Amino acid sequence: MKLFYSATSPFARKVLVCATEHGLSGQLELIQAHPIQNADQVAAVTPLGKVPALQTESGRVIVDSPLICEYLDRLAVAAGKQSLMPSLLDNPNQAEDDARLHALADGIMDAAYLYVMESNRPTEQQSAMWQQRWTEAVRRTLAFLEDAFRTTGLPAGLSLGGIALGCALGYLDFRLADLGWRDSHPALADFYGPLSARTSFLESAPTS
Ligand SMILES: N[C@@H](CCC(=O)N[C@@H](CS)C(=O)NCC(=O)O)C(=O)O
Repeated sequence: MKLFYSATSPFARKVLVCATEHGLSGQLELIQAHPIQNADQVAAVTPLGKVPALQTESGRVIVDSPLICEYLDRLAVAAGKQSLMPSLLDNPNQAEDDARLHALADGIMDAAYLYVMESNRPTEQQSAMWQQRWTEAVRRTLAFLEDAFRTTGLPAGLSLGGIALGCALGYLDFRLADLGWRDSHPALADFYGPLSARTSFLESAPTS
């Protein structure tokens, strides 16, 4: 399988973490493809021009990191591994909570990534309105998750939603360290500490 990725993309990191946790990283051929600097290369693989994209052994291309992670999860389960996705049949509430956590974490990544890209444009072309909107989305979602974790406790065990949140928080550390998210989100910090020390996270840490 070929994974088209960028070393700074939190969405691609999520896929790399899933692959490592499932023991599948040896089956991935990693192809660095920066969506802006190598736009033509990425567009030739996926019409959206975004990374990550996974080309399977049969040549099919899977786009969107949640779908890629689910695909890897199915491969792992077929090989006898435990799924990273709580079962909808056996544990519907946990499955819904984890899927929501995944979506919220992806939303943090989306807003943070767009904020960073906008901030990289010439100052006179930047939109303060959009930057404020994206910052507020990140802040609100962090506050929402902090409140949820304090109320219900930290999510137990390793899951796709938890991995996504770890990648979102890691991206904030990497690109928006001034946000100082740990200061007002101690429950998220407690959650992230042990997660970020896992081999899968250490090996996939973003590099500029
Ligand atoms: N929903 C997509 C988002 C992927 C995404 O936004 N990737 C960024 C890099 S972090 C990208 O390739 N952006 C290029 C662009 O927006 O043109 C996913 O989960 O895979």
